[in-house]
Amino acid sequence: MYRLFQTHQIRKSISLPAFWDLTVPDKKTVKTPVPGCIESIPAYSSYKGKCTLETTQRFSGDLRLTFKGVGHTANVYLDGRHLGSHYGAYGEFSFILKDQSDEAHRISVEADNSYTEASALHISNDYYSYLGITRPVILEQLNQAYIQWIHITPMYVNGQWTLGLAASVENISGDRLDFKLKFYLSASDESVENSPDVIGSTDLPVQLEAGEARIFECSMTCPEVTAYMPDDPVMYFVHGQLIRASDTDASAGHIFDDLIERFGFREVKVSGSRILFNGVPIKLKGFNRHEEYAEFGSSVPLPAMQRDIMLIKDTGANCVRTCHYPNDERFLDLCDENGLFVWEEAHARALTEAQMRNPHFLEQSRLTITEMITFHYNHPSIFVWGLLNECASETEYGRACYTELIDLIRSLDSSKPVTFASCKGDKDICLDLVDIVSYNIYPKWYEDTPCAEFIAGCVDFIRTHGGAGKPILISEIGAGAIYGYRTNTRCKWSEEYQADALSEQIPAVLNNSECSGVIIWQFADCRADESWFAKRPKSQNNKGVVDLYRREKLGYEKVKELFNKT
Ligand code: ADA
Repeated sequence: MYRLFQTHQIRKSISLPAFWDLTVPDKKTVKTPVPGCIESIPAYSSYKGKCTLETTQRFSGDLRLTFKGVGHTANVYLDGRHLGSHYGAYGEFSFILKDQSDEAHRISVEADNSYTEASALHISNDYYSYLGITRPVILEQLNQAYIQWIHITPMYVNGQWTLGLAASVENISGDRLDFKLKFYLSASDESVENSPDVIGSTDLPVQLEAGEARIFECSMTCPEVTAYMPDDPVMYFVHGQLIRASDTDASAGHIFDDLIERFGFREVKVSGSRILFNGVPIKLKGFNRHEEYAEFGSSVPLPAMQRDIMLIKDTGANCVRTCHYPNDERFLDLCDENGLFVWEEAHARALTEAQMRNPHFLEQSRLTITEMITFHYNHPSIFVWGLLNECASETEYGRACYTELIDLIRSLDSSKPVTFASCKGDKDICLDLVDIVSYNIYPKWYEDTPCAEFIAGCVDFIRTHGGAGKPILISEIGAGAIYGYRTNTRCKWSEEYQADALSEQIPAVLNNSECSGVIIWQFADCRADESWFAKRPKSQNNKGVVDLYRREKLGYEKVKELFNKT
């Protein structure tokens, strides 16, 4: 079971070896764990370039091979035959393997984390682009057709919950298929057969021509259910099933594929300057969190994810921003189960107009957005989709890109608001494009202006330049501190300085009635590229309130004091 709940009762998966053969050019082949980052091997801690990861597994018939994340560009081969390639470390991609002979097959992945013109989003930056198969690989046995994804849209109308249901189904057989697509609403991920947990169902007859993939939609009126709320994160399951009418007994039918998705009965709306979560205005107190953990890099072990969630909740925070890319869905599962509000964002950080004019930028941006929404749509914790952190929203060209990509987000999911984090102060020309206006500001670190005055200046500009009547978030604010650097001078880079800065920054935001919340930069220190222009101490972004190993700085307790005061 890959997720934190069962995603199949019918479809079977085949486990793959835990260790694969790693070959770096001109180096000896070694065994390495998958998932994992190559940088976890001391000899490769700063390696930039290509590597090959290979394994052998016996299987036969029709299968789907899914990669949850490969950093950052992958070319995949089966028995030496090129299956295809994928760009972007933070998006899921799959291959259908047809008519495989019953023998041991060789899966090879050539991964590349170098920075070249071909990579518009992974560039030398204030976070690290790791190399390898950094998220899990899933191999599943298929049978003629399969459900690729199910999207569940809860709607509360006239005191009644209904679900909008959409499922993408692909016919991988060589024949036209007639079957039934059935949806069960259940309180559990256990089998729905004769289950007391089932509280609703609907179905629709479908036909698919050979090789055809199509999205099927319907709705379901729901009985009395419990709404998903942060302090009571009750979730339900939709079981999708493909049922072929049986040759003899049509009522029986043969289930030949299934997919189980988890969700919560919640709606997110923007109403004037407030963000409403099931009709309740929310005030966010959160952290920006890079997906990284010390020497494990971006391949964060599940216990470490859980520890982060516990530390974040311990401070009284209610929100996490997945800066600056889509996260591992197991972390999102944990956020769902803990009732945290999640701002998930597509991959991009601080691209200039020139960098946005990279010929691959728009195509790669469309891909990260489409993958993020396609595969993370149902998480009840996600309250907003973000994109293009601190990109060129002060330029006309940048505006054209923001416009196109925000339209794409809305075409894929019209049920959630959209935002981007701006650092352009009184130069931003894109604030009218979003539902929530978000600013990254650093009074007490990059500027010495008193916080309250600085925030008031931002609000004045926002209200008169496209953000009138919209919720405002301070999506980044904080200060640096070197873990262990303690001094009664309380000078910059000391833990004392960071705690002092947060003491002014956090109340200035939370006490400003125009702001819907504060998201501190950042939860934990993270690795920056050694080649990045703004040489940071230890080649790390040191603004975490804990360090790479989650050792708490003075700032951690200060945040806990302040978050629990308001
Ligand atoms: C920006 C950026 C963050 C980080 C931060 C900082 O706001 O969005 O990724 O680089 O600055 O630490 O200066």
